[in-house]
Amino acid sequence: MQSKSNSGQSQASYRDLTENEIADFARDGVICLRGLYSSEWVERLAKELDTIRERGVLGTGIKVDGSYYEWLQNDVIRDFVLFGPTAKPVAQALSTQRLNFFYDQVFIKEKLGGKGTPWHHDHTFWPLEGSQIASVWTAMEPVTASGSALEFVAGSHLWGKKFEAVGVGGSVPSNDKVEALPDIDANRDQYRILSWELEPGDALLFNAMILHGSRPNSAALTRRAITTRWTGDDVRYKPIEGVVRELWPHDLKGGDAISGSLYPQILPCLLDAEVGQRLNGPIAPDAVRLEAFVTSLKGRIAAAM
Ligand SMILES: O=C(O)CCC(=O)C(=O)O
Repeated sequence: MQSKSNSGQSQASYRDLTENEIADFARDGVICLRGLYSSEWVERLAKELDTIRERGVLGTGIKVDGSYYEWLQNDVIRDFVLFGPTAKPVAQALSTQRLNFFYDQVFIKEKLGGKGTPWHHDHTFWPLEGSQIASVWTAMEPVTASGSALEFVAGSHLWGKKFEAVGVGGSVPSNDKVEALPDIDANRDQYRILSWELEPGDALLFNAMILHGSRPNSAALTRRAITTRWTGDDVRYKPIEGVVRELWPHDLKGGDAISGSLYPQILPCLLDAEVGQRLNGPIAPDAVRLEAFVTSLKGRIAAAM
């Protein structure tokens, strides 16, 4: 089961999702895909995540426990996104014909004390509107409850609520009216909380509206994870006022379908017009935007100290 892209390369295959998995995803907002990634993928990615961890966010030397949009500069992550086995199960879960790649994000939780991730849902962080949006998270080592396993509030993607975008670095603006997050930890017995212990190669596929987070890493193993984020047919660009989020320029305006070299179509096939440049080599971020990003990040770090 391989689909040829215009660029002549193929997406790796994974088994089709079962009807039960698709129904679980619709009801709970999250499913666990055991063995989605081969040991070869895990080995290749683990090496790159170590390098990213050393080089800091976007290679700036600033260590903030992760990075993002690495696929634009890192060839292993590029190939993982464009040719790996993630896109097909995501398209099946979202029931979409067209699937675009949104971005990748790396999360490093240092052993014996890496900070947890506050409860949040992803949608309100992003310049998007639409319902067919999902992420796939995988870690390079076995993940245990004490080792910062992800937790999800089952069904919270169906609550019809948009919550304040609160990440590890605090609250950020959204493109929508948002409300305060419920105190999930104080009322854990009122929610159906799902979590999985994982082996390398296992992955969690989850809806952009589901509340999720992770507790601090108290295990003796650093947890290196990568999430890839995907959009389907009904998703449109919706800028967040006053926020320049992307460090790479693009032509999308409010209401546009997701497309272009920053957010390329992956299924039904890659398009040379969108991925040709990236297949020819890394694409550096815009220097002015990168400088502004670094200045603002340093400011936030100083303010938090
Ligand atoms: O790895 C984590 O702790 C957070 C991951 C997450 O929130 C995400 O991938 O959306």
